[in-house]
Amino acid sequence: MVRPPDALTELVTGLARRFTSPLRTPKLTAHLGLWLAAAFAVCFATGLLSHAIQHPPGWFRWPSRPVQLYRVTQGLHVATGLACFPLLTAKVWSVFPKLFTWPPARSVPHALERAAVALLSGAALFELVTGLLNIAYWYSLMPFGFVGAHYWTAWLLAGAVLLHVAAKLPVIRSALSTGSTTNGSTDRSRRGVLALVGTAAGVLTVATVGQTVRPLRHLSLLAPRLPDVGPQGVPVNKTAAAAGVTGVDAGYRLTVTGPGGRHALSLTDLRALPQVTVSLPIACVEGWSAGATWTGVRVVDLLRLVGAADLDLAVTVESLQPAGAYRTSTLDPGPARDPLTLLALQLGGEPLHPDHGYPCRLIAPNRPGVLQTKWVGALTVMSA
Ligand SMILES: Nc1nc2c(c(=O)[nH]1)N[C@H]1C(S)=C(S)[C@@H](COP(=O)(O)O)O[C@H]1N2
Ligand SMILES: [Mo]
Repeated sequence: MVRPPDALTELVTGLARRFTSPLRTPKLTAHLGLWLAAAFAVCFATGLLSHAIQHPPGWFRWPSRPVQLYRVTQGLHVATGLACFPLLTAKVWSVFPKLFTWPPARSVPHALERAAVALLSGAALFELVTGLLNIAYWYSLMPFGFVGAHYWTAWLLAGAVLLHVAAKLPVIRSALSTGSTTNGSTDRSRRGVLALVGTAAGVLTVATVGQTVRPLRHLSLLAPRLPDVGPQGVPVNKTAAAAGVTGVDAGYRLTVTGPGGRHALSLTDLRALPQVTVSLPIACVEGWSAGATWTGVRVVDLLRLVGAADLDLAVTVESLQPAGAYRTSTLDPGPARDPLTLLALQLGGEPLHPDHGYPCRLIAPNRPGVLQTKWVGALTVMSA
């Protein structure tokens, strides 16, 4: 075996000694690890769910009830993801001197184990940073597709976490099974560190959850969008100008196409159909959400015009927006016929603001904001 030069060994072990603190115990690391694993598991599961709703595999059906479910799962995704930040920092701190162990790898399994830790830390940091950049709309800092990168790195991270836990299982077990030490002050200080980290995670959550929970909006220092700031008291992600939707005039027609034929409806025609008022949230993938009152025509009533009200067929919703990832969305057969699924003409009792989708927009229960298509120009019943 090649021995590292003595001077280097001394430098590294000297560095490690500098960072020793009696607060660093295997038990503290194990507790932080448990919290981190819980937060990560919730974040990963809710993330996979959100991805499946937006890019559904053939077998996947997302129901339209409970109405608020996506709002909750996506709120949890963003909140647990942010909570991982202080937890991860504290966990790295708790094992910091080990980063300087020398030689860096004692054996092949040890080298693999350390590689998994490096992968894990890198992937976790990548997820945090890209998540935050997405919330802040700094796409220019992400020269790659956010969705694919964030999604696939999450799988990589999950794999590295599993490897890491498997490798550390004996250490975790023994750290957690040691009862209170004879030295009560170690227990007290461990609880102190955990309380500090818990507080940091709590503060982060409170500083962002106001983007969803209106009573906490004034504490929402870190959230770029507030639930009641925007035209008609509702935030906007993409304005009509940014989407290139301009010049909607009296010539506007909504095209509804189905097995029973094609209808072209003017705004006057739409207003003459039965109007329904519902209370439904916009719940954006970025974690903000806002409840609002919408009035318009039930999609199922429009499907009836083309003989598709009782058919088990999905519906494509197409925007007047000329291009862009969110110009169309698909309504599954069930949700398309939900009595709460509307083509809304009004928000809060007034005609839709152009930025909210004038002349009409989709609003459906338990649906991610990205799929609440604005400036709708056509509904097309898909063939079986
Ligand atoms: N045509 C179209 N509809 C769209 C979008 C879009 O970019 N184009 N953005 C979506 C996103 S990401 C969200 S969160 C909601 C926001 O609706 P709001 O701007 O009325 O609050 O609209 C959705 N509808
Ligand atoms: Mo969104």
